[in-house]
Amino acid sequence: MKTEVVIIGGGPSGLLLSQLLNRGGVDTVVLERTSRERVLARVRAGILEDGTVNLLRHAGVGARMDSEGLPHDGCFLTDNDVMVRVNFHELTGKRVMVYGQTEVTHDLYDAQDARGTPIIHNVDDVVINRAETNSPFVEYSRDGARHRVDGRYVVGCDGFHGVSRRTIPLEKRTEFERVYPFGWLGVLSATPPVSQELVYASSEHGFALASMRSENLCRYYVQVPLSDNVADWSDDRFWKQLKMRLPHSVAADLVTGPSLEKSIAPLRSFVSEPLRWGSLFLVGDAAHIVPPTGAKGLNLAVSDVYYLHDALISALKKRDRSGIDAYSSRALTRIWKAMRFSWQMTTMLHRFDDEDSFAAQMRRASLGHLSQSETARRDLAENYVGLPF
Ligand code: FAS
Ligand code: PHB
Repeated sequence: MKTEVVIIGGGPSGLLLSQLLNRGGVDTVVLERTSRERVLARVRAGILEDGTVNLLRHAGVGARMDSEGLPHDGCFLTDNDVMVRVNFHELTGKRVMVYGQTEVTHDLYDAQDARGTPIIHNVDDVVINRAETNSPFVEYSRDGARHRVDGRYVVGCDGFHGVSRRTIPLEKRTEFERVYPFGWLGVLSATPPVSQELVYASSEHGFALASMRSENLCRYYVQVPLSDNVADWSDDRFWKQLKMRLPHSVAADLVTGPSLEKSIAPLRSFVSEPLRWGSLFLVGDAAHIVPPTGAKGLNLAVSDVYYLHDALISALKKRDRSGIDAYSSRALTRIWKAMRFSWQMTTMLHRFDDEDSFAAQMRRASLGHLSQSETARRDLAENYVGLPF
């Protein structure tokens, strides 16, 4: 099989890149390790930045988001019973959209199917060959046979555990990492939201987040030790801990119910540089991971796609390679700013086991400054709604 761009990974970044390239007249093939059902069963991000919303509309997949998504003007950060509202819209003129990553991925699959783009599921042993040349090709196994796809470019959208980043020789890569000593236990419940806007709660019991997917589907998280596993957490234990970490005035309105999904995600900050090696490019979680505290993971994948799709269309259709030559440094500039914000939100809101009283005071003072300073709230709002692409 021959194509112009081989995309490894059928998650949100791979599908959005494929959709935008196809609309720009570039042929693609998407290779996905798992089944479509498995991809769509994942419960992950819930907040779309302003730039993400606009790019999804530009890609022709914004209709259901605009009809079912929930535009949010602000959110709350709390320190026990002290509540600070950050009004994004008042401070930046922008808002965010509450619309699950699962739904975004669904919409992208529907649009790609409508175009007839080849998306090959259940592929194994993917190998990227000759990535450093102008004639790369990708091999994979499926149904007991070995297959090959030749392309002018290969894009790794295959997440943190994918094959693409590891295809770049270790001596060509520089990796930066911070692993946090806790994870997030997430629960999905068919209950009405405890608050009309998100609540990022810091307390002496640990961090919690009250989010949602719709008026009757909620997503809640509590910070848990890395040693915990889901079996340690009954629904009752989860709801009790969530109530203890939310302000009393908020917890009083909490409607609990059976968990529809329950999972623990570890938290890390990670960047691998550069995002290119010859004809191979890295996008999204294949290149970087942020702790979800800043709601940046999915949105960073989208800004990588924004930069790369334009560059590949110019290279393939106008023989202008300036965009692909600039991709890595351009994307990394925005990636590091989101890294900083996600790290800052995580250290400001989570209790660290080894923290001393000084660190706890620093956390308290950061939240106190936020309540007193419009400048501090504007800085948080600008980062939360998404810095310009
Ligand atoms: P993805 O990991 O979504 O997609 C990669 C795809 O590549 C997968 O479908 C995988 O099956 C496939 N793949 C892997 N290896 C392959 C191979 N060798 N060959 C072919 N295909 C291969 N972000 C937020 O903003 N908020 C959150 O609350 C949040 N929660 C998260 C919870 C969890 C448990 C995880 C893991 C991530 C979470 N994230 C969150 C981040 C997440 O949303 C990612 O940023 C987002 O999925 C990035 O999209 P992709 O880059 O497409 O990577
Ligand atoms: C979610 O709704 O899953 C969500 C929202 C905001 C975050 C992280 C996760 O920062």
